[in-house]
Amino acid sequence: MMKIIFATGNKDKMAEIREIMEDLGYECSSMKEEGIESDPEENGTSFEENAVIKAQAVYDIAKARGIEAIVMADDSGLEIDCLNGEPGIYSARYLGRDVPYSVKNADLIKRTDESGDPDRTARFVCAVAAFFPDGTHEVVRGTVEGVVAHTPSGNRGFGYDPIFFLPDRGCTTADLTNEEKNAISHRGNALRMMKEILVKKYHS
Ligand code: ITT
Repeated sequence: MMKIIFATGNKDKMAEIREIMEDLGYECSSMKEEGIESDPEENGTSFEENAVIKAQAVYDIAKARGIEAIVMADDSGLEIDCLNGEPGIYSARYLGRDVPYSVKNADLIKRTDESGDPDRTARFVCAVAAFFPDGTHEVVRGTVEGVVAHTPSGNRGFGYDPIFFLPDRGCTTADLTNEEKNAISHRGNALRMMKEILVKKYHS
């Protein structure tokens, strides 16, 4: 059976990835489960570049150890239009990695309020890079559109979910069940595209 190793140290992301990838029937493990440690400098200028940096670093380690697997990475974040796309590729590092999301979220609501933008539009973006055993790689991007909430809501999901409001559902992504979030999320959309690529590559 083909194995996929995910180059992520983020447990919340990994939980979502497992659920979204489940129906493919491939063995899906985190780099930690493979005994691989990797924390390359994410010095790309786009989600795509950073996803490639993370996937390639783990692909190289796996290859050197003789592990035959597809290695994938997810680089994601929140882009707020009235803040010129901030926090964007710096989403995990915004205000400092160890600052609680309650503080980061309150700060982004405050800055959005202060901008005076009546629309408050924002999107979650997820780039997924995959390195294949034949040495080729692919990158895809998924997004989901929303607005910055006026107050945080919900206790599911992680990170910026409590302030990402979906006008057509009348709730934030932190109010959705895992299944509901994965069905519409940036990560769900990117991974579904990547699953199609895998199916074409290995099953046609
Ligand atoms: P890895 O690089 O190890 O995968 P990370 O958390 O550092 O983990 P990123 O650099 O891709 O990952 O940063 C993603 C950040 O964007 C994440 O920490 C959240 O702050 C935010 N984010 C991404 N997807 C999200 C989601 O579905 N819901 C809420 N916040 C999200």
